[in-house]
Amino acid sequence: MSEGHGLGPDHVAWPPEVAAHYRAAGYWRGQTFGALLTSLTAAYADRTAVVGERNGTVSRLSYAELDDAAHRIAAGLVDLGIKAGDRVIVQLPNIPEFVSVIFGVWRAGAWPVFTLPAHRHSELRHFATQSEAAAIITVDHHNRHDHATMAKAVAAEVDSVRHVLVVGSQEFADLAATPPRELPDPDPGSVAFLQLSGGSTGLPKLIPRTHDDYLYSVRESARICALRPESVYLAVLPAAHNFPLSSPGVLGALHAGATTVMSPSPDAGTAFRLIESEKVTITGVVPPLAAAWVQAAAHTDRDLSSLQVILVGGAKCSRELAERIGPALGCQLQQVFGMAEGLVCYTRLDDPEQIVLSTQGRPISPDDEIRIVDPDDPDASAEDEVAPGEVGALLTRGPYTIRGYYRAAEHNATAFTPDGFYRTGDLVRRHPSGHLEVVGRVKEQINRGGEKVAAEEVENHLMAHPGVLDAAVVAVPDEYLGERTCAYVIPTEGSELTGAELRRFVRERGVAAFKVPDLVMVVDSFPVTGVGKTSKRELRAALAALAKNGG
Ligand code: OOB
Repeated sequence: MSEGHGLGPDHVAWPPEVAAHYRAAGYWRGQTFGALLTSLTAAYADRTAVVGERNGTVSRLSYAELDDAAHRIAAGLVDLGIKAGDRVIVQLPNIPEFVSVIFGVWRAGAWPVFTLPAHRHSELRHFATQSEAAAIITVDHHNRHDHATMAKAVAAEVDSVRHVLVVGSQEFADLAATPPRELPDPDPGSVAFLQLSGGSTGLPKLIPRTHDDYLYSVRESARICALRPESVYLAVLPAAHNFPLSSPGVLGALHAGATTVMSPSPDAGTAFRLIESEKVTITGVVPPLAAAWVQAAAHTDRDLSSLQVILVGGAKCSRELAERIGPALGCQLQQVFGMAEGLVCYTRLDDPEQIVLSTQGRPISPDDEIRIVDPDDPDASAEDEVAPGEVGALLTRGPYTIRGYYRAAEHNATAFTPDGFYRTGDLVRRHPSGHLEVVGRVKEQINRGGEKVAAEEVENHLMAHPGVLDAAVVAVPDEYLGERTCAYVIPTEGSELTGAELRRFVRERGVAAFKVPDLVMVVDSFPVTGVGKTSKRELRAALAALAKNGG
């Protein structure tokens, strides 16, 4: 742990000489998100920044209106007692207020803690506890879930949470009407927000991203994806996730002076309607969604001709799917392989077709350091590189990759090498061109169509059931999602467990629906490795054999 460099004691800072290099190289430019919005407003005042709908009402915010809304929300938050450096949980769906709220929190000097609308009580409580959040900003209902009641329940349990602000309520409208005033601009080298990790351990970790480091990735993403003021970006995935937020996402679009359209739903019907009506030029989706859109495009009446680029990432896009996307949607495919911890790789718009179809891109920055190391050694260091072209575990370090999770010293000791490389847990191969191909992973995570499930987190929920002696969660290949979760459980003596009951049990513990096991297998014992640990490799192999036999 290291203090100084504006990061404070809860974070691991970049070493001073490395930080100095990132500044000298022009990556870190000393600008905050609040200051960025001010300069964008000076350049693009009357252009449309955000389009979206809430409760069926469509709104369009110009840059000047967004700027004003963010100033008012910031002043309102400060008047409520939100101080610089306070954490504010943001749980909002894709509504226009998502953007004004996060810039409002930034201008108040506070840190958004991003959560997904799918997160439920136990997760929200964990984020609130872990970050000692001062407030939760949410909506009343979304997808038939009562978010306001959930947030209030968390506030009642977590002492630090003093305010629950519900977008759409009179109270929020009053706050958002606070007269704007200039507030002190935070240190650009300090933490701007906490992002969620997909995680592979018990509880999701929080990722501290600074204004300087994140804005570098946003600026370069906008350039690599050729965003211009005339571009229109459609946000279809939940906007708080790193991919739709910044790859190039909502923030990349703003950075370019472009328009962001917030799609209330990712389904092809809604997205195609918005592509036609708003003349969307670029969007980003996970592979299962790309596959669904490819199918839907075959019989749509919508005019999709404005669409120029579709980014696909978050999970591996198969070669077969990659080949179909461009022709079906009449646009260019751009693959993106990124992570909330930092590193983002893109195929470039002028890359040869073979590269675009068969790799997940190359890093944003010349200073993204890539090491592909011995996959069988969890402690492999950056020196343990495999031969060129071989598959290995990906380590990375660079100007927008964190050096440690927030308040997680113990976990950081294994998640990073002593010299600061992040162990991504991904298995990759590097092509001679520098492009990476993701071929698998070593981390205990299930990638459920881009939604990440930490095996251990689900195992812990299962083990809380009195009838469960042991649990092991593994990925099972799935035609549509790529992977689904399968929970193997050993019952305690005499207990009669059913899959349905265990699924209900996990759901009722208040977790996101995507973490509830898709499949439950009740067994007498687990296969073990030579050292007596549960062999997940064998469990996966058993599932694969079962699938092959049509079981
Ligand atoms: C994105 O971020 P996270 O933090 O939800 O998940 C990161 C992990 C990666 O470590 C990798 O395991 C997987 O998601 N992943 C991919 C992939 N893109 C991400 N695996 C295979 N192929 C890809 N194209 O998922 C994320 C963040 C920014 C941009 C795009 C995705």
